[in-house]
Amino acid sequence: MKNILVVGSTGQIGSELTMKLRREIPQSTVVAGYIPGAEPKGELLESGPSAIADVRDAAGLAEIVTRYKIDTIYNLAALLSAVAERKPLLAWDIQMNGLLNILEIAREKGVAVFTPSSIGSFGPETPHVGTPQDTIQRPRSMYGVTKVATELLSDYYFHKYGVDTRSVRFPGLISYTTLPGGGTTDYAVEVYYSAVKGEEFTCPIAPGTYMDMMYMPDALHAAMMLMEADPSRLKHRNSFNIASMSFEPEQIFAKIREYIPSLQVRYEVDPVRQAIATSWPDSMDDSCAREEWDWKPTFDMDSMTVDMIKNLRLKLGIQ
Ligand code: AKB
Repeated sequence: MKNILVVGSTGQIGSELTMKLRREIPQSTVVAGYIPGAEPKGELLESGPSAIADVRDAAGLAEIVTRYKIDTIYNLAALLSAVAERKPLLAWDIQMNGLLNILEIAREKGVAVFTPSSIGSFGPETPHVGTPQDTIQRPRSMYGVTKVATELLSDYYFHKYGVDTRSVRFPGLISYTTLPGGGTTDYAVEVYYSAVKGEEFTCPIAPGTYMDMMYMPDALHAAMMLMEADPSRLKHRNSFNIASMSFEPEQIFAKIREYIPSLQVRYEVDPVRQAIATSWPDSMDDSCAREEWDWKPTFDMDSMTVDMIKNLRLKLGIQ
């Protein structure tokens, strides 16, 4: 029996994680937390309770935690990397002040907290190939700064107050349910939409730029697996490298063309996203996650591409 609050339940990760938690932990109450303007709809709204949960409103959050006897929070409220460069103060407010509110409530009420970090927590001086679990983290984007601080603050609350904080460094996440919006890795989602719709794709990331990527079902599985992991095995907490595939734009376009040969691409490199992408790892070493909580991905580029195209065709009504 678990009582879970998903903050950011209508976003790219939240919309799928909330449904998976409701399906796979049937005795649980999973509250879909949202902000006004991003209300849950359809199955997300109908399959369980929802509540306004703005991370910047500590009293409002505390009230939800008390009302539903919440024992676990998945804190998914964040501005992604490119949009955080345009709105750095808002990114700080949501990612840092918001996290502090959540951790304080967790400390007072004994709640476990998952707040994802990202490949964005690394920077230009980080070893780019086989990026180790414990290494240099000196990001130059506001998103990256907040992600490193998220890791440190979450570890601080664990060591100082015993709050059960855990997290992973997500790669770029690819999914067909909800669009990401404002990230550096978004191109790897958007190209599937263009391919299925038969539209030319304009790529903002230069050829040859490798980044870690992951299919959403693996990412959701990782988050839930880590929150269920035996704490006595965890040598790390915030945050674990997790990896499943690494590619550069030409490789994902070639893979999609195996199924949709007509895909047309042109490059219009966005200097902001490109600078961020160049500073991020090419491929992370996730051996600590594999050793400490048996992490293992299921999807590779080929199985992801088959599943993405099948589901996008259904979603968009295109055969
Ligand atoms: C982004 O591109 O900002 C995110 C991330 C990798 O954290 N998808």
